[in-house]
Amino acid sequence: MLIKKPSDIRPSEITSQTNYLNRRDFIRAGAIAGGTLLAPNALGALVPEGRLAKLPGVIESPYSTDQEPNSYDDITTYNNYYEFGTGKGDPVVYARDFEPRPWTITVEGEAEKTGTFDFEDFVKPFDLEERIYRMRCVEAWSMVIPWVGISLAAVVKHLQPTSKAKYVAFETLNDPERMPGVRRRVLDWPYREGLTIAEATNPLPILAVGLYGETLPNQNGAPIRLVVPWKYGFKGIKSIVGIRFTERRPQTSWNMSQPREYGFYANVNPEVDHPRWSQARERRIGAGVFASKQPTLMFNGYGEQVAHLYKGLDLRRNF
Ligand SMILES: Nc1nc2c(c(=O)[nH]1)N[C@H]1C(S)=C(S)[C@@H](COP(=O)(O)O)O[C@H]1N2
Ligand SMILES: [Mo]
Repeated sequence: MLIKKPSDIRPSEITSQTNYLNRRDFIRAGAIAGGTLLAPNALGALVPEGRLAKLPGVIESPYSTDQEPNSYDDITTYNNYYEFGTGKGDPVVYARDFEPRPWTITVEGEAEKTGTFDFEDFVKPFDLEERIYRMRCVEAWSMVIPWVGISLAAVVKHLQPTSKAKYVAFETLNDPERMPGVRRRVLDWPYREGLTIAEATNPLPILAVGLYGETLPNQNGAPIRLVVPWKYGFKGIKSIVGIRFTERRPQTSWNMSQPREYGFYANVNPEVDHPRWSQARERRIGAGVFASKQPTLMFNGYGEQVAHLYKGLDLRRNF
């Protein structure tokens, strides 16, 4: 299945792949030159953000949008990751020294294959795919991101949920030693999210382990995070340590925190206002301060692939 949507951004609004590659070459050259000449601290100042290891064997996915991706800079410097601070510029700074290896993922609940798995072993059975997805934050901004990840549907199938499993719940690492934001009770930690089994076995969601063909940066949820392109960004839980198959609908962080503002489903719905703002339009990050906002699409433009999952549900009540 090929997802094609009209390109709704002008070429002048984006950082081209060519610029991106030039920047990467510049940084690699800098790192090599710096390695022989400069102490690590000086190198850090010269090369603001070191690029991460290239991921081998990444295949292109037919599910990608044909829209031009945001720049690596946009994607890695404007983030929501409350474990590293509540400001959009906090995660790039406060997650810099976070060490996401070694890492384990614990699978529990209504599935045949439960247990604690080393991250590398967990990912190994699956294809690494590049999927360029439109992402929409509830705060009315959007980006197009070239994720590298594994199909969540394939992972769920592999773990063999029992007939009782109706939902999949996810949990983020909760470590105040390594995550300074967790020392403040801005949310009831750990960060939690969940999907219905039908949502989790739709072909679109991925567990992302990379970005722009490289290892996932800490601020984007290293080493592994959820990506659900038809839902608001907050469903995309980062740095996952726990997966649980459940019979009952699991608790989710933003619903626990503000139940009247954030529901379990969190489907992008331009027709239903957030209690404090309209959701009809969005600002593309990186488009420049004078760029006009663009209309937000139902299910973030992925309705053809997912609208059937919500047949018969009142989407005003189930927000
Ligand atoms: N653990 C955790 N996951 C999280 C968040 C968070 O604060 N903590 N923020 C969410 C929100 S609101 C958004 S918009 C996306 C942002 O992902 P990005 O920074 O990679 O673009 O991450 C989501 N996942
Ligand atoms: Mo968000």
